[in-house]
Amino acid sequence: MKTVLLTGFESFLDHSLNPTESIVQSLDGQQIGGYNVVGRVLPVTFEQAGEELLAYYEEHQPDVVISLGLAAGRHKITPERIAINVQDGAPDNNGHTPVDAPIHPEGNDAYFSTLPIRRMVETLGEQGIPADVSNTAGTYVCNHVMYTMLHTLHQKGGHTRAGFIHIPASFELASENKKIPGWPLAMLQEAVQLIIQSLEE
Ligand code: PCA
Repeated sequence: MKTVLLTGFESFLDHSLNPTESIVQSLDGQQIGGYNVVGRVLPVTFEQAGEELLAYYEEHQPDVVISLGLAAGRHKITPERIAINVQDGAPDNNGHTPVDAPIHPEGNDAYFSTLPIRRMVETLGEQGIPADVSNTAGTYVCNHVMYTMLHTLHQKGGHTRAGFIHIPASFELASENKKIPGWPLAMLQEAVQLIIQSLEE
């Protein structure tokens, strides 16, 4: 059986919760579509998130790494196409606010996801779940972890595929904010299960 390392994030900024945290916790240990799921939660800090992800990668030697993050305000499940070598944005959970800084000064400008992002979007669409490829993961901690994983795999070689999926807010989160769309948590989780199943096709 193959292994998929599935990561989510703790809450950040003014969000009281992060739906990716409960999704990875409930899928941890499950078998989905020929994969054992190792679900782990990362801190929303530029300093630790990438390091913790790489430590989980070393520990579990997964065949696939799928990282999840909340994109509050998005209306669809959005597999990210590309991670860029920039960190910038709002304060992280350490209060750290990088400005226009590279993630790896010697790294490539960008790396493409090596997940089957088009197939994932099609699989979700067939099940009536709105999804689209996104062409920007932003410059905050989500882009940071996507870039860090792809940069490391690029340097190591090998066959592990990796990438990032942003998901909309859960209904619970949206009801606090009132300006962002919210999905039932069960549907967000089903979408992640379908994404893992689509790896096998
Ligand atoms: N979303 C943020 C970081 C953590 C998360 O869930 C982002 O899009 O960068």
